Amino acid sequence: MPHVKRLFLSLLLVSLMGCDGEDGTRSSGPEPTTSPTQVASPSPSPPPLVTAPPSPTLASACPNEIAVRSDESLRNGGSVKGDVDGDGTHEEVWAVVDDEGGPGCVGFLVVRRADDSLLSTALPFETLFGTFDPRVHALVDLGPLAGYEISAFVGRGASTEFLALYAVSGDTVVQLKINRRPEPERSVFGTYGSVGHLSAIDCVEGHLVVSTAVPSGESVEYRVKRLGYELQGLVLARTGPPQRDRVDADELSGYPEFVSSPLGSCPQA
Ligand SMILES: [Ca+2]
Repeated sequence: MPHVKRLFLSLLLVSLMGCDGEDGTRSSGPEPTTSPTQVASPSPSPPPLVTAPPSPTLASACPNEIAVRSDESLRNGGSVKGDVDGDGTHEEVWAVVDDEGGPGCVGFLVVRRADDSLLSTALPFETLFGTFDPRVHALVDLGPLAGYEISAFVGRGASTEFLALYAVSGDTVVQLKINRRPEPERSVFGTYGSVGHLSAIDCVEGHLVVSTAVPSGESVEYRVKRLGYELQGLVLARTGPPQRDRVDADELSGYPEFVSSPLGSCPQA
């Protein structure tokens, strides 16, 4: 890919900063293509159940979770090491796949702490994309949370890969969801794509930027839509309204995220 064009970068920054002032962190509606929103409940405790005994973690929804997360033979992809809980020690992070797990309990993200204790969370995406081949992608620093956040590939289509973001909070692994989107699949981000639909996610000037580009009709133009997010607690909050541009195909490389997606410009462990 060509180098980033400074002019476009500057325009982008101006635009992002403008967005910040216009709409604060509110998102006014559902986001069509790329992503999602929630009132993330970062807290490990779900609303009290009426009859069931208190469950130690959300993870207990999957009866196989405790067994499969320590089963080395179920590891899928490699592992990555870095400080994901912010205590200064390195954890190891990987994904496992249990083909015999029930719905929503096939894939898991696993974190091993320095004391060998394990944390995990389900990756409930096995039916959502063409291929379910969950792997840890990278540990990235997305903002104010202590330690690194976890980027994991959770699905693959014909030409697009999809990733989800996680953080360790206390003794739980929590998906970073877009404000007001409780469904896990609505906080999944595309990257790569084809000439007919490009997706990108990266850090740009301290924000997470999620972009799509689709050809506009018969011309050589692309319609670019860019959304900025920042972490507020464990929630991805919009930094402003979408930025919409029309550019020639060869100008797409002027948008940093299309050059270095996924998350290539974010600080990495
Ligand atoms: Ca640590």
